[in-house]
Amino acid sequence: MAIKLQRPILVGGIGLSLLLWLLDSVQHSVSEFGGATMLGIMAAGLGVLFLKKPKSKTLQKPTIIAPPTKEAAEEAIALSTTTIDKISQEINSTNKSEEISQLRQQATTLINELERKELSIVVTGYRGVGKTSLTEILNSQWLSTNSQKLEISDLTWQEEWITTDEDTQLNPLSPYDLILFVTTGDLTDSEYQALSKLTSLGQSFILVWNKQDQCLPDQKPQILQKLKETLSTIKSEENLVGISAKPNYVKVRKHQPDGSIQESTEQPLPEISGLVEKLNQTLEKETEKLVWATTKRKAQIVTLEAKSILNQVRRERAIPIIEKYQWIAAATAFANPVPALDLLATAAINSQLIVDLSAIYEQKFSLEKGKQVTGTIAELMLKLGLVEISTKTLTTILKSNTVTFVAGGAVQAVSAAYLTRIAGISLVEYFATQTDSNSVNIDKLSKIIQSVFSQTQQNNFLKSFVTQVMSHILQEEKKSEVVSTPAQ
Ligand SMILES: Nc1nc2c(ncn2[C@@H]2O[C@H](COP(=O)(O)OP(=O)(O)OP(=O)(O)O)[C@@H](O)[C@H]2O)c(=O)[nH]1
Ligand SMILES: [Mg+2]
Repeated sequence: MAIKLQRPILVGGIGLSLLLWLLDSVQHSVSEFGGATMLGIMAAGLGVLFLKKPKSKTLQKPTIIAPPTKEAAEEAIALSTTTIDKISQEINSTNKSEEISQLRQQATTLINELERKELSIVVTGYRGVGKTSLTEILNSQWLSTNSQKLEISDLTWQEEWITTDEDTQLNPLSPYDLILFVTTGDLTDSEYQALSKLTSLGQSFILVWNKQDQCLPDQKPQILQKLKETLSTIKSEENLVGISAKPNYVKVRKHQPDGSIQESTEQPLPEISGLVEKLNQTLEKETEKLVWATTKRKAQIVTLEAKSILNQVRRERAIPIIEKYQWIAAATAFANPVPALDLLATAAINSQLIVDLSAIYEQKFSLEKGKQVTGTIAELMLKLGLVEISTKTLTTILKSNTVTFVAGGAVQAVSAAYLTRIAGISLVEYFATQTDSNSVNIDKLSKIIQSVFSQTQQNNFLKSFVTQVMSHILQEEKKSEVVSTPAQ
């Protein structure tokens, strides 16, 4: 084997070191069971691994964010500009510079937005609560009486807006100044979570209880009380009004002069006076604040978008590096499939990979730090059972393909490459969300590793990965033969 390695230390990867401990026992079990049985066991193992933590349904109280100020909005705009400046230096000569200059343009226009006088209002809520009816009636009855320039549209609330990452404000409601959240009575769990989400994003809302005509008069105070109590947990009990945007037809009985009774159906007029009053008050007192808050959110979005471009560019730089180390790990493991390699030496490839990746993400780890993180990742992979599961899976794939199942080294090679890749991709995702902190957040890293691992378990990724690694190794072998022939 004549594989050129530029780094001084190079035996194995995390993959290899951990894997070798486990390999013997795993190989036993593979030979004892048929491939299908093993797959079953693996699937069960994975199931246990990923089902263990069901999504918590507990209602979490949102952080109530400080009231908006002009200064806070200006700071957010300034941050977006400096972020863009910094990023455009780093990604200088890439195809992303056009996108970056568009973002810069957006950041510049935000400064003028601080003085905006017109407001945009959105009516939202789950399906069938009366959003369209309310929007129509506001447009036809209220808008014309108002001197301020306003825009009102309606948009159905989507469940997934609740779960999007807390850091990202990329929510389609972000650009609206005021939200009218429509419900038809006591809040459901999802509705409460939606309002909590809006609160934590700093988006002002009025909770509109619609279809009050369907409610019996003696039930009204109870529901109102309940809604107020719920809203008080997110400090919004003041933001509640009841309406009937499109009351149901009612039977009307009219006494005729001749003494007979004539029955007909009539639709009562919409009852939205409470809402109109609340809206007028809000616009009068809050317009500036609403505009500052929206502008701040928009600036935050520009910053996030700039960062995401940076992360794309960094990822494009990181992948070839991960692949390079992945092949080194494979080749080394293939050449030395001895289950007794020195543990410290075996971690070296991954330590160097971590150092290289940290440099791309401007976190510049020392080799010492790289070693430490390697140890952490190795421990996590072992604890999560990933080493065991992947070794079993890869062995089964190799065995089912007799052409590639070459000698003992193949399993070690493929596993070393695979775990090196998982470690590399996980770090890339970890660094992408990390601001220069020097301590590694184990919980976060662990979650990322699990998710990267489960992604690679899908879509035949492993099968094609095994083929890739093997053809890489065989290629290297051929090269080394060609190189060594003339020397003989
Ligand atoms: N009784 C009663 N029915 C109402 C009221 N407002 C709306 N509705 C009825 O509720 C149904 C849904 O109203 P829409 O305005 O279409 O509700 P929406 O939220 O836009 O519905 P989607 O767009 O399908 O999500 C219609 O049958 C309306 O007539 C109200 O105040 N009282
Ligand atoms: Mg509608």
